[in-house]
Amino acid sequence: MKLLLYVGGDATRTRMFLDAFTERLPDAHIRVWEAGDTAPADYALVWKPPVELLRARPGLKAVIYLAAGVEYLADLLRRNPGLLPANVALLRLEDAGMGRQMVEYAKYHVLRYFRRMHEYDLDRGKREWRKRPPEALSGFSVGVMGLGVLGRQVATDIAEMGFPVRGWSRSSKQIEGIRCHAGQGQLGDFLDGLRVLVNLLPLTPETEDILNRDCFDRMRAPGYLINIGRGHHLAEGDLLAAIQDGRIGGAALDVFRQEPLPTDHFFWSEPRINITPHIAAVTLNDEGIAQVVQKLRALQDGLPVSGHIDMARGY
Ligand code: NDP
Ligand code: OXD
Repeated sequence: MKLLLYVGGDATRTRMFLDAFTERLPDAHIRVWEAGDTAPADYALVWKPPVELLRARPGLKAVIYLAAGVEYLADLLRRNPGLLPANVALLRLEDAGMGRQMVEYAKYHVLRYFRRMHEYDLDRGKREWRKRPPEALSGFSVGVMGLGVLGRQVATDIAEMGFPVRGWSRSSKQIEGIRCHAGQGQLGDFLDGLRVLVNLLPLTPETEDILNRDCFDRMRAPGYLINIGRGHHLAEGDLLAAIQDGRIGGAALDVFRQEPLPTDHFFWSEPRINITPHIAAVTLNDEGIAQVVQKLRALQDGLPVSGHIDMARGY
């Protein structure tokens, strides 16, 4: 089996993946893609590949994208129709150690907001000793957008803490303990009266800018936003305006339209916005590599493989 590897030109990650795949797939011929390489390959293991890597690649059976979010690849394929023959499978990483981290991140921020710690932090800056009445758990609804591999785990875990939890996805679902909503037609019902909105959608043309003024207006003030999907889901100016007029009490943002977040970006000056550098969940190398190896072996043996990217849906 011939494998072509490319992880965005990062030398350290390239070496790590090359060593790991060489050790775990002793029967494979693995090479790192370099400009000008047009030789045959059975499988491409890639992150943010240049178009030349995929163009007219003889023998290619599958592309395995080494991340959970695939908007870069989907966008590349949309902009280059016919780049890959229809029989080339497109796969992505599923969970790979990220589910547990997403749960931790979301739970931490839900609890922090519920227990009003963000307000005590601001009081502290003013040396102000002020007791605030507790929030009632029963009225503190949390909504999770995206009930896929990661969102479902987050929704279920937050519900287990006793919060009323709603979920929103494209296709309808039944998940114990979650009030599930589906499709554009039920978006309003999903949002109405939420105190916390957690975004774990994939970025597609349908979901771009979905975290916007309409969304914030439907939440119960002061609401809280946790964006751990992608930066382009958020209409940034709408969030700032909603925070400034009190509709939104604050936000935890892990992903941004431009990363790294520019040092002069207005988010840095707003103390009610908690900023992290795209670390809500990172792929755990051992789990990610084991998953790729398992997918490759199943593909070789003609067995079913999960984690297909459907270009018609965009994720
Ligand atoms: P999945 O593909 O498993 O789940 C996506 C979910 O979103 C599904 O429930 C899907 O609905 C729903 N969805 C997609 N489009 C729409 C739409 N138009 N309307 C309503 N619902 C929609 O993805 P994962 O859970 O694996 O990952 C989610 C995202 O998390 C990634 O795409 C990535 O952007 C982000 N991420 C962020 C990281 C970070 O560190 N911040 C790390 C890893 C991922 P349905 O179930 O019907 O298909
Ligand atoms: C991913 C990410 O999509 O790290 O895997 O955001």
